[in-house]
Amino acid sequence: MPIHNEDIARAFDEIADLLEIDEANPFRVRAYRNAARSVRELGRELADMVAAGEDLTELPAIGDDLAAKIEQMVKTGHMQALDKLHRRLPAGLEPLMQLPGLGAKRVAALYRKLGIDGLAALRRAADAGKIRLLAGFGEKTEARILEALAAHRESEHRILRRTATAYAEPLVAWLRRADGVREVVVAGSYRRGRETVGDLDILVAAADGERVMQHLLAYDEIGEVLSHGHTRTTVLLRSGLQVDVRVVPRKSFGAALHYFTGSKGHNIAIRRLGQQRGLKINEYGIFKSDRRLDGNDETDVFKAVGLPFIEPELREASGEIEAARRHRLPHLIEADDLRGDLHMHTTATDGHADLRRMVLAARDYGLEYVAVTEHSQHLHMVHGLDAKRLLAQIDEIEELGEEIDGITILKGIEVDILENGDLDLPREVLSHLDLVIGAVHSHFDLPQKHQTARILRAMDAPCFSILAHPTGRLLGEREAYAVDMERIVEHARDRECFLELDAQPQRLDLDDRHCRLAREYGVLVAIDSDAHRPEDFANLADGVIQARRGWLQAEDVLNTRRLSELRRLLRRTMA
Ligand code: DGT
Ligand code: CA
Ligand code: CA
Repeated sequence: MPIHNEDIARAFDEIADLLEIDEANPFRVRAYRNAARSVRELGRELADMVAAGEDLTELPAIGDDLAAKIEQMVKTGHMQALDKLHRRLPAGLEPLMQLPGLGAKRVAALYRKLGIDGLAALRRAADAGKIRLLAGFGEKTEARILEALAAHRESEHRILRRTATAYAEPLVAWLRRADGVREVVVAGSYRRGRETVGDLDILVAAADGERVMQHLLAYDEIGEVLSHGHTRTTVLLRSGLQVDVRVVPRKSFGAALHYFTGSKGHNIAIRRLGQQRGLKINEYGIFKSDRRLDGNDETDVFKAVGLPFIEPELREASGEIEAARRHRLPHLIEADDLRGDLHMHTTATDGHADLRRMVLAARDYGLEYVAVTEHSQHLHMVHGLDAKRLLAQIDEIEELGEEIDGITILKGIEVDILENGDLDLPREVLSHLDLVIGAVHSHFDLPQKHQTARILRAMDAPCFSILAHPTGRLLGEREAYAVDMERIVEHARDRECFLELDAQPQRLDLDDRHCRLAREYGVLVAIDSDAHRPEDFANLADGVIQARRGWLQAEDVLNTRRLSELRRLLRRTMA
């Protein structure tokens, strides 16, 4: 059974969690967390790299010891270090750690004092009011735990879209090879571009459904068949990802594609519009008193209810139908509209390739400009730049800029926003740069009022261009910190600075709602790769999908600007 990167990342995370409960050395814990992240962000399968005999210690955050553990997992399906921890601590503690508000210390207390060894036991104890009696917990915490348990049920099985892509693409390619297949499209939340997906909904146009399903069942990544029919089959891949495959005749493909793309709320609204016109719209087609109208193309569905085509990313029942009716749909940004990237790292801090390789990769990706934005000194862990090293890097960038044609290198920094809202480097130093990205990397759990004030204060610094990953969320790992985003957007408008949409697959931060807020206030959004490796410039494409979900047009995005216009806008932030 092939081991995927996600399996390895999960094992590392689990080791980190269990070590933390065990009160192990924090540096060891962090090493595993960094490794998990590094594995998740990798564009290639580690199993393939092991098979090819590649040196895994080249990867960020992977040393000899961790490389050996990866190899062991790829070759045996197990990590002995994890098995050993499991022999001592119950496996059910791991999901407890994932609940917001429950860190290792609390989980350790719940386990030691109440014998809580998993979600079920936690729920029982919370329901029975036992948790509030523990020292350091209280009634409020107990209520929060119950809320978190409810939310957890919802999010349990969602995976990153990027991860889903790695499973979807080979499966789609496989299905296309079945006899008689005309079309294969991944519909559902995946097609709407959601940053996480619950399952994959694959729609196939073919005359002979059973034949397609037989071909599907021969796919070697299938772990379990949950249901099998000739129009609908549901399987679990070995990774645990659920896949619904539906086969429809070519003539229903458009109607079916619309139906299975969703969202459910959008579908209901469209169906209602149809009813007002005496039409029945469902996954089989568009019907007028049992006579079938055109339904082979998705646009037929919209046409039938008198609307222009609505892009999948907008179909969240959040105003798109009203906008379509009034011909006020945005003309959504496309990947080609981006001219540059304003956020990336090199080996000077936690990047994995040196300045030259990163710049050349940006140029290969087709960018006209790219900003180098290392971390600042406060982030010791990644060897953040102090004033001296930053000034040295500026020289290095200027030299390289002289030498390399076809791309302009901008000088920037991702400067830490300290707890009190000060920037981590003085103005005299920052003023040598083309742009300053401010970022929160610590004190995530300040009360909303303080967190907001801290960020507003940072934005008031004389040199402040872009607020990096504005809510700090890490999908599936860390909630957004509490912050009044509307105040921040408003302040960005007044200060004439910008907000970032960090396009790392685990961040995609700004989210869709916040993008819409920025657009409403006329604040430009910078879609940034936050690249740490040459292949990470591909994050930009995911960032564009997220921006589309946020109704952004090319003109709403900072890095669609020509270099001269960009420089003018940035200069105003560097007074
Ligand atoms: P997910 O899988 O949780 O990320 O989200 P979706 O949107 O992919 O949801 P899923 O997989 O349950 O269903 C796929 C699509 O099928 C959904 O977006 C719309 C359509 N659909 C499912 N159930 C219903 C329903 O009860 N009514 C209508 N109108 N459409 C439905
Ligand atoms: Ca789905
Ligand atoms: Ca589904």
